Amino acid sequence: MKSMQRREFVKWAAMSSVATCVMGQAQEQVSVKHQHKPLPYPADSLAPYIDTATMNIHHGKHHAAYVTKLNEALANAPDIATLPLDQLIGRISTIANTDLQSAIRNQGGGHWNHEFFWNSMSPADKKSTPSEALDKAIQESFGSFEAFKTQFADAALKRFGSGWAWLILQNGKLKITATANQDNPLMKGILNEKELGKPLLGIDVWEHAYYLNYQNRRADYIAAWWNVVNWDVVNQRFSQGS
Ligand code: MN3
Repeated sequence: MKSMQRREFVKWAAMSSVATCVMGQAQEQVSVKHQHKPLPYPADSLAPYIDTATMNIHHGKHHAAYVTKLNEALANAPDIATLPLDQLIGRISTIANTDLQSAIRNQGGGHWNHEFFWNSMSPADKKSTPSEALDKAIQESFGSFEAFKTQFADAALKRFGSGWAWLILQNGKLKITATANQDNPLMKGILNEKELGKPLLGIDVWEHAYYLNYQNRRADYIAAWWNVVNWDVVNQRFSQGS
């Protein structure tokens, strides 16, 4: 339904006695929604490293809000509303409407980053390790696995305010970056070229990710988080290349 037609329709529906029912159907017809998927594991399975309340609020409230607001922003942008999320993220810089651009950067980025984050972790009792190939690449890029962890944690710790730290694949090389707010390494034309690449691993260092359990101790949260990294998934992302 075109926007002019829809406005007229909504006006008519609001005046009519069947408004609720008809508008419900109309909204279903025009909407193309991004989905807020359930967590890929029980919310309590990352404890004690990430507590159940944090997981429930983080996924059920914060992440859900990004999805809702993204869908709201896209309701008036039918030309890009059907794009898969990664494609939408990749073309943010081409969106002329600055309000829409900002909504997709923040809410779309928030949705993408959180889905990526949940999938980058696994239950505390499921242990995994970097593959031989990834381990070799980590040693080549950072000297050792321990040195990589130190540099990654350092980037996460030094990210001032809210943001993310990332391990990315950039022109076939591993690199550590950090982004502000809900920006991510896929945001061409928004971030500096040096920060772009294929994300392999990312940590959310917004306070909402750790404050309930760790309060101001971001370093403790980062140190604990290594225990729930799903290396099987990271290995797979790495093996698929850029
Ligand atoms: Mn978050």
